[in-house]
Amino acid sequence: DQFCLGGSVKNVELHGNGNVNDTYLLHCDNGKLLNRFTLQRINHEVFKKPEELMENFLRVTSHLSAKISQKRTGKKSLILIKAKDGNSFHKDYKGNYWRVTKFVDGGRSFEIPDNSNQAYEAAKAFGEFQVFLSDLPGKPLIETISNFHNTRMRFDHFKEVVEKNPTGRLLEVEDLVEFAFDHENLVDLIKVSDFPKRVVHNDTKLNNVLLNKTSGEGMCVVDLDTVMPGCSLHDFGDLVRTAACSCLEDEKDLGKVAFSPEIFEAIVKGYLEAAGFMLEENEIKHLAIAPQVITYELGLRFLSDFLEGDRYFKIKRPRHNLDRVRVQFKLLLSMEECIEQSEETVRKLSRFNTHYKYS
Ligand code: GN1
Ligand code: MG
Repeated sequence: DQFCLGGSVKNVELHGNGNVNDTYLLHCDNGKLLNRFTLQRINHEVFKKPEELMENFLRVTSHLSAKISQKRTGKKSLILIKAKDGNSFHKDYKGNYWRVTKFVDGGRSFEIPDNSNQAYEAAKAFGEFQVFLSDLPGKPLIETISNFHNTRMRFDHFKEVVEKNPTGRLLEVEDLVEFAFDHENLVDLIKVSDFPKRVVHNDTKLNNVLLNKTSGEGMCVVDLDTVMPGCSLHDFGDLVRTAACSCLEDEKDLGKVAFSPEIFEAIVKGYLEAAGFMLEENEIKHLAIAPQVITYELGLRFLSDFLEGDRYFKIKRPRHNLDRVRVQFKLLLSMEECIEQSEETVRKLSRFNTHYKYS
């Protein structure tokens, strides 16, 4: 009732599988047809400045809409529906923040790609997203979560949690903790301050891009809460983490976890086709290693959360976070095995003919 939906709500259902916000699909009757909208409650424990976040959201979606309509490509941007008081959100009596966007018709998201073309299309869409936002006018976007991809801080926090062992769960995960410490070499490889500061998405899981149901082309990038100044490599890396992996992020059967060099190649191709011209040599040099860093970072975050009593990521079962950690660490090993090939792929497809040594 607080939003200008142009009709009455007929049906509300839970939607999607985000780990942080709550998302619902609304069906709304305007007298002639049923319109669909996406309603979200912003998790304000995680996003501590929801009003500034919504200011980012509005600026980003307005800019993207303008770019996309200039190009007339069938691409879409999320579009906010205003609240009746004119704001881009509604704050309820409990202090919860809500927003509504138009439901994007004709798109579909994937948890795991059916084929490498889907990964290519997703990579192109995220690359284009960075390009579109490279001339966002005005002051810098606010940081909706500070140090979001500061792997050093994530590691230090992890270390602290291990030392404190606040819920007594450490004993159960000693092997995983040991694995995490053994990979400390990854911690400082991608420091945001070493790379061009760009407006990036920061949460480029494969399921955060909708592909056109008919043509299969990248259609709309969603989940814009962490769009803020950052480093291109985290976007690239997180797409690889989620798309170039043969299973879900929380798969229980570790036998299914493997990195796919073919999908990696498709992602490099799509991403460079869209954004390659704007990337600097140092960014391209780190494309092959970036997925390892972000996979490790996610492993640290899931493991820290388990040790802290599952307070951050939503869980659907006990030890859900541990399933996630195990997949990340197994995937990391699989990526390590393929690093030479990944380097070769980047060399082959990029305009820089460099070989990079990390340490
Ligand atoms: C969270 O809620 P969702 O799935 O969009 C998290 C990401 C993680 C992801 C792992 C704000 O995103 O950083 O990569 O879970 N978002 C936040 O599935 O922490
Ligand atoms: Mg997200």
